[in-house]
Formats: sequence, structure tokens, C-alpha cells
Amino acid sequence: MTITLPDLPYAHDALAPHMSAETLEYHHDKHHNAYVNKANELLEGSDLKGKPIEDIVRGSHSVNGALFNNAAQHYNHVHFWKWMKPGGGGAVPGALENRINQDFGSTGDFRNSFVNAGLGQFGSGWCWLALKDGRLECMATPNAENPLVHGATPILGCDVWEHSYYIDHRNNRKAYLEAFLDHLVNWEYAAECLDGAT
Ligand code: MN3
Repeated sequence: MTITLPDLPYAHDALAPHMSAETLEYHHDKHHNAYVNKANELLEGSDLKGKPIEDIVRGSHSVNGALFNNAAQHYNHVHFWKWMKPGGGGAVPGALENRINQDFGSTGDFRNSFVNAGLGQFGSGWCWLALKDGRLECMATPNAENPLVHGATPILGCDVWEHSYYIDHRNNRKAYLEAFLDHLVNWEYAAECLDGAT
């Protein structure tokens, strides 16, 4: 079984103006595709070949850096496309909203925590809402790293590599993170991730 590039779950221009067709053409068709090709190449002859992607990510972490980087980026992007939708960022489904209120105090506190995690990640990486030890928390990770290698399950993640926002928001990462939360997040998919984790 090889790793394959999933189609975007919407048209390339469906997230504009918050994330343009040009960004998605580069980000999905070129960057994500390159991670898929490289991961498949590196899986040849590896005993992780054919394993579920989560096992490949955990199994290559701190053992095979090149495989980890490409497999983890594949995992991260598969979910990232699904964590967005046209006209997203609306109401948080009740069960997830209750968990956010319980663990952060309020949705506003969650929002500050998520944006600050994204802003605080120096250079390339990701910010996350993740479930760890039964509690929701925000975290930031460098490069390809993700909550899986910290014993946590990702519920929502945002790519803060410049390739994700430089065309549309230039160097304004904060504006990108706010546009992601206000206009792009597919909260139904985040709620599905929480259901899967509990
Ligand atoms: Mn990316």
C-alpha cells in the first residue's frame, strides 16, 4: 500500500479570499504532492511500508528523520484540508464547545490560546488544538512535528509554514490565523476528530 495524495474536498478557489486558488495550487498540488512522493520513495525497503499512516509517523519519529518529515507532513496536510471548508468558522458544535469551555474557560480563551500558539511558533510549524490525557490544550510544533508524537490526538491544526499564507496574507501570520478561525475552520470535522479520540 502506498501513500496517495487525496483530492481537496472543495474546489481550489472555494476558500478565497482567505486562502486563494494560487495558494492551494502550490500548497496541495505541489508541496503536499512532494511529501507524498518522497514518503513513498523512503518507505521502499522500510518495515513501516504498508502500515497505517499514524504508525509510520510514530515509528519514524527520532529514528528516520527524512521519512518522519515527509510522512508527518502528509498526515498533517490530509487533516488540514478537511479542517477547512468554504464558509467555515461558524458555530462550534455543542459537545466540542462544551469541552472547550470546560478546558479553556471560554471560546474566547481558546481562540487567544490557539492564535498565540501559532504566533509563538518561530519559523515553520503548526499550531494545534489537541486532546492529551483527557484534556483539550493548544500546542505548537516545529516543522513536521504533530501531537501524535507527544502522546496527544489532534482535534484541529493550522499550518503556519509561510507557504500556507504568504501569497494571501504576506508576512501577517496573525491575520492568517484569524481568517482561519473566522472563515475557514470546519468545526464539524474537528468534532469528528474529538469523537474518534474519546
Ligand atoms: Mn504546508
